[in-house]
Amino acid sequence: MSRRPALRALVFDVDGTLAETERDGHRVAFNRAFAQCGLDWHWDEASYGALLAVTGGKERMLHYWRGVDPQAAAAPGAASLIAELHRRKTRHYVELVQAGALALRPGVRRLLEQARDAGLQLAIATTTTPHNVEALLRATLGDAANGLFACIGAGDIVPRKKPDPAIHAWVLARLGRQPAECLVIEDSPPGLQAARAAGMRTLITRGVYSADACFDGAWVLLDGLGEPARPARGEVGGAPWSGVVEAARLREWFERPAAA
Ligand code: XBP
Ligand code: MG
Repeated sequence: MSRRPALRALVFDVDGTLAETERDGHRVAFNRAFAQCGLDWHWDEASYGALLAVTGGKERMLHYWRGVDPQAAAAPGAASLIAELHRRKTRHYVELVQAGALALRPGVRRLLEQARDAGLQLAIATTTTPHNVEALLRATLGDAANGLFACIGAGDIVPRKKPDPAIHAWVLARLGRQPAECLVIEDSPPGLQAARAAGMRTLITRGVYSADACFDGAWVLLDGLGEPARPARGEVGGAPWSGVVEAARLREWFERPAAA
């Protein structure tokens, strides 16, 4: 039996993982920006799910534009329209968040507090814009967000977004940790791919847009973190499991000796 390195840090994704932000937050903000700029683009709930395969709001809009009007999307000025749309979209998203439109997923606040109290480092690795992360943390956690995360890796801080592992590598370097000491918590296939490529184990909490997605290679695969009144369901090490994901339980699973 060989002992695993100790668990030292939890690295959280944001959209879909800390909160269900996509359908009623980002999507609505994109549509408001499109309307404001006189575009007839509209992303309904179902088509937005498919567009999530492209991470990053600017990248997602350009991908969509190339599909509906490739010539215009390649014309001079296309990049500045994308930038303008994205500025507007970010303003709409932050307004929605500040108005209280989005809540943390069940169990998130509890696990963050337990992990902090257990001495684990907390970090964020997300493709979304830093302003959006700050607004969400402030609106949902208030002053409890102050100093909670040792490091926040977000948006264009790295040149390539998930599924590229650049954001996770950036966070690891900031934390001063090895991949084998950290656990990533994610909700999406590009997030899993990025975390695995960075060499980290990943706990998936499926969300509204990833309820049926393929998560081959996930270390733990659940439908959420669970709360006592509504336990999470899924698989741990390939075996069915149901319960509440506590920091102490994560540590026990993570450090459990592997069979030789
Ligand atoms: C999800 C994303 C983001 C948001 C939009 O990020 O792909 O692009 O949909 O945010 P994650 P921006 O799951 O990594 O948190 O418009 O600010 O890019
Ligand atoms: Mg996500």
